[in-house]
Formats: sequence, C-alpha cells, structure tokens
Amino acid sequence: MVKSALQIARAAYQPKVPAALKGAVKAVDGEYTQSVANQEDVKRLFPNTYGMPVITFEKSNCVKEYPAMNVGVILSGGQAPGGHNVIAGLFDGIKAHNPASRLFGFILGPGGLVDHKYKELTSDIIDEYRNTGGFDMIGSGRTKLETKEQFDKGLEILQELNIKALVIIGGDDSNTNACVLAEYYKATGAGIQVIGCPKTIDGDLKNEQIETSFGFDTACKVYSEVIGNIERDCNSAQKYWHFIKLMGRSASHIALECALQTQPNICIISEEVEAKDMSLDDIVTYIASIVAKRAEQGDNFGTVLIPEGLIEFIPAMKRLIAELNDFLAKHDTEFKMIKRSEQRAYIISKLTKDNSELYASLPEGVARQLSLDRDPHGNVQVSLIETEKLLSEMVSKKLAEWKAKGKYVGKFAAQHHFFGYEGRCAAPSNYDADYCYSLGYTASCLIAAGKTGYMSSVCNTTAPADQWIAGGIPVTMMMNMERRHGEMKPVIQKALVKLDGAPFKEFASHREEWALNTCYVYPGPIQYFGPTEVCDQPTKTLQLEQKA
Ligand code: FBP
Repeated sequence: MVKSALQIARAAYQPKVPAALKGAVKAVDGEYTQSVANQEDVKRLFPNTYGMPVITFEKSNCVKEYPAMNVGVILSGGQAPGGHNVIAGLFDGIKAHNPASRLFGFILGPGGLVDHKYKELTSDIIDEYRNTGGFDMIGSGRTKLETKEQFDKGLEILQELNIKALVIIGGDDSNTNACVLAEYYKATGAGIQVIGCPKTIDGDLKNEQIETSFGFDTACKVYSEVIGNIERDCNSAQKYWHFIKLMGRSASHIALECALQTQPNICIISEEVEAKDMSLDDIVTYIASIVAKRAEQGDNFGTVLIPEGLIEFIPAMKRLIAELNDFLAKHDTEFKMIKRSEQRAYIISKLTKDNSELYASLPEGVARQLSLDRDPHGNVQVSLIETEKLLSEMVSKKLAEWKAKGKYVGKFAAQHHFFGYEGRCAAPSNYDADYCYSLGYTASCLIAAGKTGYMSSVCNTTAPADQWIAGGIPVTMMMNMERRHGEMKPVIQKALVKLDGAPFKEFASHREEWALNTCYVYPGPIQYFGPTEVCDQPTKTLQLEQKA
C-alpha cells in the first residue's frame, strides 16, 4: 500500500496516556450508582448490572499476573476519527497484561458477530493502522444487536474462538445494546464480559461521567478549517453568502463548536429553535434581517452555519412531516397515480390548513424531497433534505419582497455546502489519537479487572494527558426510559446542546457582533507536529464546559 509522507511519519506517533496507565494499575471502586432517571424500571431490566460502582484506575506497586485471554472488538455505526487507536490501545493493553492474549475483530460492525465474520488482529495489522483515520481495519456497520437470537448467534462464535470479553465501540444506541448484551450474558452465565467505548462525531454521547465522544474533536477541526477557508474566500471576493450545512444528526454540537472556532455571521442552533418555538419563517426572517443589515453597510457577503437536524426541531415542520408520513402511507397507491407535475397541488389540497400552507410555501425541490424520498418504513428522509438550499431560497424570496417594498437594497447570491463525510475519517488529531488510545487501553484494564456492563472512560482531558483519569462507568448509570417505536425502552440519554450551558452562552454573547462585523477566525489545518498550544488543544466546547 502506498503511503503519504504524513502517514509514514504519523505511524511513529506515541499517543499520550494518563500517568496511571503507564505501569501496573489497580481498580478502585467508587460510590455505588443509580440510573439518571426511572431508577426502578432500569433496575428491574438490569438486575445483574445495575448499581455497580464507578471505577478509577490508579497506579499500583504490585505487578499482578493475568491469565491469557481472547478478546473481540466491534466498530459500530458511523465512522469517527480515532477508532483504529481505540483498537491499538486495546491490543497493547491486553498484550501488556499477558503477551499470549489475542484480539479478534468482527467484520463490518455488529453484523460480523451475528454472521460469524471475523479476523484475528495481529501486531502487523495493528501497526499498519496506528494513528490513522477511518474504520477500514475491520469496517463498521449499523446492524443493531437487539434480539436474543442475535445474542445467541454471537455467543456461538465467541465460544468457538474462546473469547471471554467483547468491546463494542459505538454511539448511544450501540452502548445501550452493549449493556443489554452484558446483562444477558451475565444472566445466562455465558461468561462473556462486554465493555463499551464512546464514539460519535456528533458529540451527543456525553454526560456527567463521559466528557466527550471520540471523533468530535477531529471532525470539528476539519470542518472548521474548511469553514475558515470559505470565510476567507468570502471576505476576499465579497460577493457570496455561503450556506453551510454540518453533519451531526439531531444535536447541534458540531455547528456550535464550528461557530466558536470560526465566528461566522450566523449559526442556527436547532435546540434554540425548538425552545423558542420558532417557525421556518422566523428562521428565514432572522437570516434575511442580518443579510439586509450587512447590505446597508455595503457587505453583501457572509457565512451561515446550519445543523443537519434543524428541520426536525422546527415544531411546525415536525407536524407537517408527521401528517405527510401518515397521509402518504395511507394513500400511497393513489398518490403514485398522480402526474408528477400535479403531485404538489394534490398534497396541498389534502393536508390540514396549517400544514398545507407551510407545504405550499416550501421551494419546489424541497417539497418534492418531502413527498418522494421516503425510507423503507415509509417515513420522510429528513437527513436528505437540503436545508442549506431551502433556507437560502426562502431568504432570497423574502429579500425580493423587501426590495419591492424598499426595505432592502443589496445584492444576494448564495453558495451551498454540506460538510459531513469529509470529516469522519480524517487522521485523528493529537487529542483524538491520545484519547482513543487511552480509551482502548482502559477497556483492557476493565477486562483484566473482570468488569462487564461498563463504558471505558477517560476524563479531565483538558489537562495535560499525564493528568487524565482513566476508569469505567456502569452503562446503566447513564440510562433512562424513552419511547422508541411505540414502546418504553431503557436507553442512554442523548445529550443535546444545553441552552444554559457554557458553550451556547459563549456563542450567544458574541453572535450579534459576529453577525454585523466580519470577525472571521481561520483555524487552518489540524497540526500533528509542533508546539502543544497548536497541536493539543481540545475543542472549545470541552474547554468551556470544563471551566464552568
Ligand atoms: P453515529 O451516530 O453512528 O456515530 O453516526 C454519525 C453520523 O455521521 C451522523 O452525523 C450522520 O447523520 C449519520 O452518521 C450518517 O449516517 P450514514 O453514514 O449511514 O450515512
């Protein structure tokens, strides 16, 4: 395989780890725990793994002997920078405990466990992937491990390979399922430990105990580099408004972090839109007002950041989508018989008044996406809606109306961008390289300590790595009961942007200034070699949260 100069140099990088992980460790039990909410329900569903104590690893003077052990690992869900380092840390950890231990990777996600597709991860393979981006060492997938049949199928291959512990690297849903699996294997006496690791660029798997999910740092830095470049282009030509949609599923953490890094003219935060019960027209008016005010100063350019999940947070859009889902499900055959050119008018005539008016106000392309692109369950695929185009077209229309009334005098030309996939497999920043390696190594310590139903945790990560604290958090501690597909289920609480949190408050205190003045910041590319203040800075979100 041909490698770039950076890849070759980067392979030699030694991730920094918490001081406690540098030699023999001992597991210190903290307080017994309870779930964040619905304690009785969660306790009933997890009789064997509920209430366990938080674990912290401390340096130990006594070097223990550990038996050799086979361990399995799975990458689950969307790619996130640093996944390979979690596996490298896990590999080095189990080998440090006993050089005869072996690691098996299940191929293409949880499906690999169920379908018995795996490969042994030897030191040659691991060394190829140290400090690299991507999940291609073993691949990832979105199969959900949920059913008893899947658990039993998994057990067959785990027993065949004599695997005694399984590490699942995934987001909130995958870690919830890891805990269900841990409970099942404990209840049935299968003798398999299950440990989770917090992954997702979306940054929505975090709480009192887990500071951040890995990948968020690198992805935000990649997007911020490109947003900065766009801002500079924008400020050089002074003729375009750039509408930039950012990945992140529901939560707006990525958009918020990128705004803190690049100081754009506008950043919409979905959680605020919902809290203020804003309509689509409110958002359009807000953007158009800033465009108009900047135009008065002679600035016919700017940048707007839009979180991927915005549409679902606009209460009126939610209601429209719900009615459309129902209506199209019931009248699918009839709808398909209608000529394409008449479908829009047909839908307008069938919806209830408010939804019909809102649908009629949408640009043609978006209205079409709402009625045509449905997933296998018949639901509108909100993530495919080009929100950046929807907003710019509606802003353009509003400005034209204002111009006719003499309320606006500028020129408006828009460019559109969507940043998502370009950040998910980037070579991990030093932060993610160190954090991920430490998470993987910590997982090996949890395994050696005989734990199951825990998530690997590394905290205090705004301090130098030496002072990071490694440990384990019982997954049940992060759970509450939520309605999913019509049923109450135990799930890890998803972290949305908190409007009373320090990162949002910081943004809100500056946004008026950033809107009218051109205060762009150009972060530049991620640096892997050089002074620590350039290479090792955690995200602004994390720094602000830790300071608060
Ligand atoms: P995870 O939550 O599984 O980490 O996925 C994150 C994500 O990148 C979201 O930001 C995005 O909406 C989604 O995956 C895209 O999914 P896919 O890779 O299936 O297109």
